[in-house]
Amino acid sequence: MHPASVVRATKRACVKPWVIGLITFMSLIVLAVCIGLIVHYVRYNQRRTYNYYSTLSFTSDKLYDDFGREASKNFTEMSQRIESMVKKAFHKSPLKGEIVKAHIIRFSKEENGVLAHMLLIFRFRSTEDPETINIIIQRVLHEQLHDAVGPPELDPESVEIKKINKTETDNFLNNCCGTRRNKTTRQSLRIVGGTPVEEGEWPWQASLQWDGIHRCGATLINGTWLVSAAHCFRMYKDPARWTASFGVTLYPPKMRQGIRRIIVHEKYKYPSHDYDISVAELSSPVPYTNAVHRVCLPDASHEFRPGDDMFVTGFGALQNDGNSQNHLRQVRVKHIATEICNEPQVYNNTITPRMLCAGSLRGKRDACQGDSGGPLVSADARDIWYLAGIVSWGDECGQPNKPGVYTRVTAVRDWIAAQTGI
Ligand code: 4AZ
Repeated sequence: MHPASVVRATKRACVKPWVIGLITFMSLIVLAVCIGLIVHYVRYNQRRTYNYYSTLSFTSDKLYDDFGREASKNFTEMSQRIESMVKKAFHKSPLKGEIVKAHIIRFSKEENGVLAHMLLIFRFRSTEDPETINIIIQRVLHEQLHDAVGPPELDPESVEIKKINKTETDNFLNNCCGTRRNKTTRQSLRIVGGTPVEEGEWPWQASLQWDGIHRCGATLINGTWLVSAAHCFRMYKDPARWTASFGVTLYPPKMRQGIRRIIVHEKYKYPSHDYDISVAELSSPVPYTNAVHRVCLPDASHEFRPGDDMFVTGFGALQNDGNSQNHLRQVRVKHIATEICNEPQVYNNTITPRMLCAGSLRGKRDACQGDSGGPLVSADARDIWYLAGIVSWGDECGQPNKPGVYTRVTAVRDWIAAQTGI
């Protein structure tokens, strides 16, 4: 070999081991720093949910009896005021942006005032331990609520909070009427057909089945009572052959229950659609879960305004004379004023004070056969859902100028109370 080649070969072979070591070492350090940064970023940005049960006493010039009853107008007003005072207190604090929900679940009478029972839900970014967070929350409420302008007059010193887990939080929410787990984010463009729903979206929906076959919808108003239409029981009366199922599919159902008693409004007289309401008592109570719980009944004085958005849900047909569906569907409809619904080209004065029209005068959004007896619901400002109507009748399904006609729940509210005590 030529001596010059030997020198070149030796030079190439001499790879300076310390350089390799240094490069490897540096690479490992860079890798470790990157992993550390990623772990830190993920941990910091991973928001963790913390739930608290909180009580807060207050005085008010309103009488407890005025707002003590769940779903009453005064209960809603008082809850809304306190919830917004509490949320404002957090928005002025370092916990701004971390409070997700302040939700009154009930009021109880105290010796000198009233106690508001409230769920507080936070999504924390920080990695503080729960004990420190408890102290921070309590301090914020003590300090910030002093500046809150009533009525009601809150007593910041009275605040007590207790951390609760997800199951306890769910149980409290499932015991309140009109709460939902999943929000409707998708917009449904068709009524007849609508869109399929997810579990827990409309937890009060029931299916009434005669010899195991779906016939009508119904709505859970407490653990043992359903509201439905009177016409569902016109031909089939024996409670022993009726069952109620719950959940978003008919088969398999989430839960099934026998029917002990059916009460049809005494003023319902076929072929008139007036007073198209019934209540059915379950043979044993359904346990409330995220997927099955009750809607709120509006007071008789509750006002649903024409133009309001409402939702109708059911297992009914996608078009006139079609088949029932195994999966629950929903459609957004508009509340239509009775004066409009009674116009000659619409229902020509056949809408009574016990009826409520909803849908679209352009057609397409409607309930259909098999949806009868099911719920038409509307949310209040606190996102609590109320039963506004019961699917009753209509001229076919989804036709222009022929919106769905529902039993007006506020008009039969006192009858429901007289039959069920609810
Ligand atoms: C029915 O026969 C029925 N388009 C229910 C609702 C409507 C029409 C018919 C409303 O059960």
